[in-house]
Amino acid sequence: MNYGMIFIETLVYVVKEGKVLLIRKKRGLGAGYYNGIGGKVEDGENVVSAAIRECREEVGITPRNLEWMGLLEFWNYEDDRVESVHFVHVFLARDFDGTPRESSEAEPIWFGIDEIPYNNMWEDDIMWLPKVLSDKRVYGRFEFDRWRLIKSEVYEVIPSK
Ligand code: 6OG
Repeated sequence: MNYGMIFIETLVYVVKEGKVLLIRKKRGLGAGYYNGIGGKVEDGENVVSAAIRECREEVGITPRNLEWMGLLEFWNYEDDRVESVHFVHVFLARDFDGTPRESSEAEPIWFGIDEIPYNNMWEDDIMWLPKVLSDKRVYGRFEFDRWRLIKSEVYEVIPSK
């Protein structure tokens, strides 16, 4: 099958002292929503360096160690002219350098793990983010009809021996 647009993206959740750092996105995809920190992997860049770069650009911090927590696939959303799929690599960071600051793209806000504003987040988040925050790796596949989520599958990844 020939697919119109394939995007490789990153999402980083910084977790410290029982809180998670989210951003309120000011522009782009999902503006107004709270999300992890991330964006598109650029040409010639690997996924981990893209995840670190996005943390620096969006909120001015450098995660110290990224743990890969899973892969999410978002099929067919956002664009009705071409078929698109977004492959999003999810990471956890338990420590970082720098102090979170606002940028033109994002406002950083700490939330208690039990106070995550799922009502103001992408509707798929509640299906997989609680697992990631309780240290489980996930694979998720979500199908959209433009902006409407029409099918979702979420699996926990069983650790291999
Ligand atoms: P820019 O294209 O603005 O980066 N992203 C999603 N995140 C969640 N939690 N749920 C979704 O469900 C998402 N779709 C995309 C990936 C887009 C950022 O938004 C994330 C990227 O970090 C549909 O550069």
